[in-house]
Amino acid sequence: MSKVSIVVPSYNERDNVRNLVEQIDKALEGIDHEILFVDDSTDDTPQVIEEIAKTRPHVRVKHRDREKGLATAVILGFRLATGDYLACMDADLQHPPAILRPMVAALESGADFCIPSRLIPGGDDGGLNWYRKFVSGTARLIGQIMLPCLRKISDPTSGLFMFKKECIADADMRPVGWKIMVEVLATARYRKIVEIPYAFAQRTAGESKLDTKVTLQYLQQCFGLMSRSVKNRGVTVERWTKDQTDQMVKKYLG
Ligand SMILES: Nc1nc2c(ncn2[C@@H]2O[C@H](COP(=O)(O)OP(=O)(O)OP(=O)(O)O)[C@@H](O)[C@H]2O)c(=O)[nH]1
Ligand SMILES: [Mg+2]
Repeated sequence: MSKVSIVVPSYNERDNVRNLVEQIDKALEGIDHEILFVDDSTDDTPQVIEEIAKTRPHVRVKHRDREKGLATAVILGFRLATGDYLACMDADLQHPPAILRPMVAALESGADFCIPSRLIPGGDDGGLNWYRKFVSGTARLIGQIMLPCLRKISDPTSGLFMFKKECIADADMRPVGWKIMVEVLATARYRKIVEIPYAFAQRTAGESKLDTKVTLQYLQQCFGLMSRSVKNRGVTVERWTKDQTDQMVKKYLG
């Protein structure tokens, strides 16, 4: 059975990290895994993580003092990860950790990539307000116009995904800003993607770090990727329903 590395970018998430680790461990019970925080916090989040790691040695934290930025944090995490399957998940519990189990099942079933989606039947965007809906819908559309590799993906701008490590063996990733999955989808090599429905949750602790700079960086990133993206031929995207997802978890993970 493959080992899973969950890379978690964190910035001032002291009130979320313990709960997150407990939920990830529950979701991946019986599956070899590590949780790797790449942290740029100015509060005591890294100390809280070190404390958790005393009783859970599969939890690690890499704290950066001189650098900031979500996408570079995640890329560093992928580099430091020791698993065969690499995942990215936010620290604030907006991505429900229970979804990690079906994500592993999707890769075990033969997919190279698993992308949970809020926007397919069975999914839920967590009651985003109209402004956030408009911004993320526009970002999605712009990305799909500029980058053909995003066109078949229903929720390509989120930060929740898992893939086989070999997909990024020779990927030319030069991330700016936040949209790390866009960078991976454009530069990695893969043949099969599975989408599964999930419900995005509201943030209950800590604060959002989203600002307008992020939107501009996203445009800059899409422009850069237009010439740098890899042409993966014959990529298939399979969309599982909730029932199918449950059946696959039973079949591949027991
Ligand atoms: N390492 C690192 N992590 C970051 C940085 N900025 C944000 N994060 C983390 O990235 C994840 C996503 O950030 P959020 O602020 O929750 O962004 P969001 O989910 O798009 O926005 P909300 O819906 O408002 O929460 C969280 O786990 C943050 O702690 C950063 O500069 N460095
Ligand atoms: Mg968030």
